[in-house]
Amino acid sequence: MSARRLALLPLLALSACEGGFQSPLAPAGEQAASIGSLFWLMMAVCGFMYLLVLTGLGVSVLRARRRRGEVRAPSINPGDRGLNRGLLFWAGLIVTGLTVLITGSFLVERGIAEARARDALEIRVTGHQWWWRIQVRDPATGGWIETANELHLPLGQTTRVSLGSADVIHSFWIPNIAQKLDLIPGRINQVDLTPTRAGWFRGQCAEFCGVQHAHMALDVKVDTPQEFATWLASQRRPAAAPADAVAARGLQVVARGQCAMCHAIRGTQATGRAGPDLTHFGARRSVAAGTLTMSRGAVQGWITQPQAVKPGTMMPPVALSPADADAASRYLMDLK
Ligand code: HEC
Ligand SMILES: [Cu+2]
Repeated sequence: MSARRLALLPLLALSACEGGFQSPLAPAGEQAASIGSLFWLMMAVCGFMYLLVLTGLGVSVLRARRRRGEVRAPSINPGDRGLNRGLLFWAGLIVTGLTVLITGSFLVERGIAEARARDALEIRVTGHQWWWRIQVRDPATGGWIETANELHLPLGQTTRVSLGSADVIHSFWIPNIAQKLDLIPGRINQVDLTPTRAGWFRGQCAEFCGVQHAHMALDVKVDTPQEFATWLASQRRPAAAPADAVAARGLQVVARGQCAMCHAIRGTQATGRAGPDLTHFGARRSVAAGTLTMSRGAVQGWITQPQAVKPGTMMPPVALSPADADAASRYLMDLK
């Protein structure tokens, strides 16, 4: 690392605390806040110890310099044989410090692991190479609403997320909101998320899971309760009917062709399960798990050459005529 980069590190750390980007030091959730307080407690205790040791070292070096040349006679004071005060001081300090750290970490870990709200919103997140299947339990009907790659959470309310995997081990981490937890095949892990600040956050897979692991991001939006209700209402609906002839052709391409073997669009003939649900794809912020920013060009690029955008992705290239690709991207963008 160059010296200039190194000099920038403290600035980087500062801006992370400011909440400029994905950072556990800028908490926007109760769980992240309590982990953050544990971090600062450890920092304070260890920082204090560190300063104390350095001071002790400095003092003894200075003293030794002053005494240079002095010849010290061995002590004949019988009192020296008794309790060593210095040793007692250090032992006491270390035990106290460790007790504070152990108690703090026990309390924080128990706090975030404890299931709190009994009426928590339920969400299932399944890790796939390299995208996220998301299912939200509809509080109105008790049914599950499926979407992908974009997680909406209501502000100030606890959401219980059940984590599973369809293939290999992944790890679910939204640093600003809560702790990291693995998604393990054949097992369900649960994490509670209680966001305290509205806005967009970035989550990601935090366990190497194959070539496109780095392109397995999760857009997280913390909604106010009204926004969340609106979002849920729109997700509950089946896909919008095509608005014009181009979009109608797009629907033909997507729901009748190969795409339908892997993708579901509720309200059409497409009911595939191998890839992300596309019912409200056009309302998402990005394409292919945070790989591209949502735009017509990005969608068209993705559906014609997924392997060029995300080499190794489980979506194969499907031969489409330019007109079909254009119509399909138009239709998909309209799925708000
Ligand atoms: C063999 C299964 C398969 C076929 C066929 C397929 N896809 Fe996909 N598709 C996937 C998978 C898997 C992903 C997730 C890829 C990733 O993010 O790594 C995906 C992702 C997508 C996405 C991005 C979704 C999101 O949430 O960002 C779109 C849009 C899409 N496919 C459209 C299409 C269209 C249109 C066709 C037909 C021309 C098609 N797919 C054919 C499996 C398939
Ligand atoms: Cu991963």
